[in-house]
Amino acid sequence: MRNTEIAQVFYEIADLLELQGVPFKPQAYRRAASAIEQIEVDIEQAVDEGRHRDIPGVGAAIARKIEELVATGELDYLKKLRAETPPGLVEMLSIPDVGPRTAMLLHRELGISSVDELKEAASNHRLRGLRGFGERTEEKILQGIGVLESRGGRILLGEALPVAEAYVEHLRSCLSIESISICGSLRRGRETIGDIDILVGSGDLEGVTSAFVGYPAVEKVLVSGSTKSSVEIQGGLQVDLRVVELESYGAALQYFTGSKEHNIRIRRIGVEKGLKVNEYGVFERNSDRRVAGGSEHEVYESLGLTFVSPELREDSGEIDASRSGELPELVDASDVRGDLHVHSDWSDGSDSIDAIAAAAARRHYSFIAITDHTESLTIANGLTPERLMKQVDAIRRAQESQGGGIQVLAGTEVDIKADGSLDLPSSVLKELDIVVGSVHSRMKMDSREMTDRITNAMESGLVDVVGHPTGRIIGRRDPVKLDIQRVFEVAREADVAMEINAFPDRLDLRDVHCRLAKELGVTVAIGTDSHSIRHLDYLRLGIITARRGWLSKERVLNAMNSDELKRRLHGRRP
Ligand code: DGT
Ligand code: CA
Ligand code: CA
Ligand code: ZN
Repeated sequence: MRNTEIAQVFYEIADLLELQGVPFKPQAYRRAASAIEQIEVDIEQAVDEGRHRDIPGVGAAIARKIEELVATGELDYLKKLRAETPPGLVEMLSIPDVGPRTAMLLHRELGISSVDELKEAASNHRLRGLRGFGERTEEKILQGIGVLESRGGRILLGEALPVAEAYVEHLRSCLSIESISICGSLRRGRETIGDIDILVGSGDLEGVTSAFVGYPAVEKVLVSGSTKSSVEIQGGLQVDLRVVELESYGAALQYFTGSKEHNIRIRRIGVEKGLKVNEYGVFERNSDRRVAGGSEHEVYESLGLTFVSPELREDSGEIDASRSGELPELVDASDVRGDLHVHSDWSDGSDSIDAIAAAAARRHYSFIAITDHTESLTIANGLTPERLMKQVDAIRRAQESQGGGIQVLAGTEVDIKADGSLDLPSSVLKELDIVVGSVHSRMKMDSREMTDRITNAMESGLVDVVGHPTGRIIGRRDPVKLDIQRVFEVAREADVAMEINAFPDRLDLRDVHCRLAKELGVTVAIGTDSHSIRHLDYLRLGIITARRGWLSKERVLNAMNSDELKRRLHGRRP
């Protein structure tokens, strides 16, 4: 099990204990969960070496639970807690703004034990009699339920990806199979996914199926057939498995990657050419002779198409572009040389500048930008100009102790205030290597005001990158109202980059915005918005988003080498 999975278990235990009204223990589990999430070492390795007991907040009882989880993938204690708690109460916790305390209070005082009951009570204004509840709280809860319903059980790309990869790794090691892949929306890199799809090419149908349903995280087997199985794993996520013969592997991969709309277009092209395309292969309609199927490349080629990257398979022009040989060469993980948005423990991050620099060097980055918050973001311990100047010195020292391998850029995520002015004087901003400007307050302006606010900030000449430009949080907060076309046009004129914030619940810019940025000639900058070195992994989510937006490396700031990047950034300083 990975650190994040174990942390997730302890967070859930904390919630369940809190729902039961148990004092103190919940905080202890949360502390341990947060420490496990943040340590650099792999938890399984730590257990092997007996070092998991040294993790802050991990006492004897929690250490034993870690051992049980690592050994079996399960935890009896969690099962017991789950069995004791009404499932409706647990579900209530997924409503934004409803935590265990609120859920417990609602249960105790009003007998509410499901999301539906809560919705009914809030709609009939039965909550406002409770202490600490008012009209506003009722509205917020109803809004939260609305968000929950609209997300419709989909989970974030960034949550699903590691879960699916661990599953694939398990199957690969159980069976020493080579032909195995994630398919469906997850392979296409959609920002949320409905279920995980896995395809295996193998003659050993039984072996594959039993390894699949035998995976430790499986909670319920929904279907177990010889070529098709489905399970539900911890957290309620469904995983579908298909097993096909090797000669059909490419055709099946193409078919199960979808999208459905893309596949409909593919089959139609087949019909035009007298070919039948299905999950078993490409066949001549008259003779049933197989012309392709072993690899995806073959399948596209047999239809007179160049290979279409999975991220583009949404029936949004990729088939025509493929037919005429005009698909872009998409930016690739190997093009991206660093991260342009990282928080340290100088503001609300949890790691030191040195730890961040070292982690970036281990990843062989050419550069990493430290971009902490500024003063007006008091909840995030934002930096005053004085502290920022001290931080610049600390960054320069970290740079020196890293040697020549990596450039540690001294930056800021400066708050863009309501009038578009910046939360730092220009004399300070000019000293920095990179300035990310972001909106964090007064998000509810009308479109004209918000557009002026952001374009004013860009036209100051002091901002290099606009951070999380639309402010949306997937499933929780709508994007700000914004004339994005206008913002992009100003960005191009002012030579300001738009961020692809790669934090899993942001992905902002999102795919369609990236495509517009490409059309309008706007540069993008990928930043993870990491608040811990564990979050540096999110860079790939930003790359996937860029690819879904048809972007090539020419438009991506992170694809420059550190000298080019510094030259470009410093060249912009007035
Ligand atoms: P999701 O799970 O809702 O995020 O979206 P997908 O795209 O992963 O959809 P899913 O899991 O229902 O099916 C996986 C792939 O299988 C889908 O992308 C294309 C293929 N597929 C499934 N059902 C059909 C179908 O009825 N017709 C065609 N052409 N393809 C299908
Ligand atoms: Ca799926
Ligand atoms: Ca599926
Ligand atoms: Zn921010």
